Amino acid sequence: MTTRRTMLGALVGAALLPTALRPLPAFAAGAPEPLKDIARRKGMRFGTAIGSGPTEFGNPAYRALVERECGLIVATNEMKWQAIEPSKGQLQFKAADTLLAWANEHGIAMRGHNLFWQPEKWLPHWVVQEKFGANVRQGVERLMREHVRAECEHFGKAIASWDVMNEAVDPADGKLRQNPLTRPFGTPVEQIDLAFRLAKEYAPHAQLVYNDYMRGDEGSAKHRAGVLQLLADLKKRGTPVDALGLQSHIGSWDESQDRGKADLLEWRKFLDEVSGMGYDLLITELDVNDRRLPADIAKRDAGVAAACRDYLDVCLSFPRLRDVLVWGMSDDISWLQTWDEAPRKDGLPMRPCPYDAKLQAKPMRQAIADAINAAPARA
Ligand code: 9MR
Repeated sequence: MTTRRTMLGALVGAALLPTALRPLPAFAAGAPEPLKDIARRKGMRFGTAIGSGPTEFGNPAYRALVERECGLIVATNEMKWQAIEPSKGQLQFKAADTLLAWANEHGIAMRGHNLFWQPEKWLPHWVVQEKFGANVRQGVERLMREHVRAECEHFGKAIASWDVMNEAVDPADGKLRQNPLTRPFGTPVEQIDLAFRLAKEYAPHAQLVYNDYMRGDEGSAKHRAGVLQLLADLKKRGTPVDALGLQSHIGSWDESQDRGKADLLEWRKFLDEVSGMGYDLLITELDVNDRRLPADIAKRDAGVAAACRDYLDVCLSFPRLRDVLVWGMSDDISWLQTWDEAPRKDGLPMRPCPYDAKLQAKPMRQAIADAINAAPARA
């Protein structure tokens, strides 16, 4: 919780920061150029994930912030299979439709996240329990077709980019994850291939994306290798994949040594290989886990901003990358506040997003603006 003392500390600390890192008020007179406009000048888009609940879409101030800063949104949860079809055959599009109608009204584009999410725990429970009849593979194929058709036909051309397949590679060993939808196939890559072909059939206009959370650090080496292998296999098969979604949950996740520049170099090598295969890139879920940064807010925010800037500088040097989305605009609503796998040891709330809980711009917001401003313009 933010106390008066930490707020004061933040203000005093902020005054000591170099101008480039000082937090900026969100709506004051002479407010900074919106991120969406900076991005547009570069042939890019800036956006965020937004949830339909009371703290985000239901909060007029948060909504106004998104309207001001973003040219692109993605529903945090509302287009996931579990949300759209919580029980078999009971389609519920209301929450996603509300977000989409609002986005349309404000000239904001919307991405689709996601058609398939491979860890079994994220499949709807009824899918996991499904029996699929005598010919299991045929049953799975039928269900996958029905699902893709239902989502893609419902949203039609309003969704011009889909995360067709999310997190198919197991970071522990770089192998493809198995779940009740992959097991009837000879290898999971056949199921992944089918997912993209179905998406192409029902959303032929859309950019089709493979989305995952590989990173540049040593602990992610197997994950990166597995994703490269998958992308190469899909290329060989002629699978209609357009782009790799870089989730970009950066910052520290564990106790391993932070190799700084070496990690960025690995990351650049990885992106070189992906774009060399002919895939476009997009940043789909950017935020910074600050668990290794000091409690002091000014120092922490400066560290988050610096990590974000370094990361974006590498990513944005690839002209194939045009879209940057953060996974939430303000710290208080971030998933990282409750992610128990990599919490802060001091138990303080995380500060992973471009705005704070009072919707005041943080140095990370400036880092994003500076990185996009410094990026080469896209053709
Ligand atoms: O932020 C999302 C959280 O609200 C949900 O409870 C969770 C499960 O649906 O998913 C979170 O978003 C994840 C995204 O869909 C895929 N990449 C990792 C994100 C953070 O866990």
